[in-house]
Amino acid sequence: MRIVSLAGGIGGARFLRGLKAAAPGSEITVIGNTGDDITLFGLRVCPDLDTVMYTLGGGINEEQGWGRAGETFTVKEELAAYGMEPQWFGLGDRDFATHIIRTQMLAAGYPLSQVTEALCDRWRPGVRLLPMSDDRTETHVVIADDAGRRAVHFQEWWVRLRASVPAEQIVLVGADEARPAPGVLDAIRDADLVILPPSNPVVSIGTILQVPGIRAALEDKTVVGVSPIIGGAPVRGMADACLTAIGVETSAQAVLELYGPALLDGWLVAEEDKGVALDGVAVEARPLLMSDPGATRDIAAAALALAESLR
Ligand code: GDP
Ligand code: FO1
Ligand code: CA
Ligand code: CA
Repeated sequence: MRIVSLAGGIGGARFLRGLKAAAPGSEITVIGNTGDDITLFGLRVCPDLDTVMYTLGGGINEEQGWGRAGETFTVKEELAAYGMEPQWFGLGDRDFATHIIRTQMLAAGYPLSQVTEALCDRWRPGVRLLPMSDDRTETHVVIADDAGRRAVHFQEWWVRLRASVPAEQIVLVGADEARPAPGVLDAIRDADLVILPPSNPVVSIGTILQVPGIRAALEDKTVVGVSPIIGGAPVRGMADACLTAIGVETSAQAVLELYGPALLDGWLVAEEDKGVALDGVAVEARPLLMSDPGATRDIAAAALALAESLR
């Protein structure tokens, strides 16, 4: 079976581990969010692609959910000793190697999709990991605080400010000119079914859907989504701050309506969200907490079974 999944970082990566376990022998193509990408110290950092690659390849810091296991921070400390900014983003020594290789290959003219493939040669994530686009896009957030009204990079809002300042607007800079990376539209066209993991609906899935051509391609397929909101709360992280910014309530019902029946054929919600419904979408309620690998595999298996029943 050929499966396509979109993915952000932690939520997407954890779900994908379950999907691999639930669908052994399937060919899984992952379309990763690159809106979180940022250039720091001259190096291109792709947090969500790396989170998927490290998680599925066995190199992730499991407790944290991002960054490398067994990490040290000597380079970060040395940069800080020179007074280099920013100091609010924690790049580790092991992780630095990934960004050095990526930046060197990009400078040599390789597109991000080929760079990602080369990095995955080492990590063997067991899925085909494609960036949503080879074109540079970046999520920026319009905020207003003591320093005035301005746009900051998503990472500054998320990591430095912990989303504590309300976002007036969340914008994917470069979206209009971005093209899907090579292989993205082909993978969607050839897929038997598409799964949307419980990734952030605004800055992970919402971002990927803004790349011209991707949403339209998905609308022709059988698509099942897993709600990232349980009982009115994002299970971890600050997705509520992103939903508020686009005027959407933090609920499984509101995210279902945000995606809509043109995109979704099926929607999994948690048991406490029983009663969520939308014309044209098959909704099922079941445990959705990715508490351990077994529970996560069961969620993925339920998403697959629902998608198969709707094909
Ligand atoms: P990020 O890029 O690291 O923020 O990760 P994603 O965008 O892929 O996923 C983050 C989202 O995962 C959060 O907004 C949560 O709503 C959701 N999430 C995290 N853990 C769970 C879980 O156990 N179950 C469900 N249903 N959603 C979860
Ligand atoms: N998240 C943080 O909250 N603090 C950090 O210092 C941090 C560093 C970091 C370094 C590499 C990487 O791949 C991810 C990193 N993240 C960090 C996570 C990253 O900001 C994610 O994009 C967000 O969690 C939202 O997806
Ligand atoms: Ca992310
Ligand atoms: Ca459909």
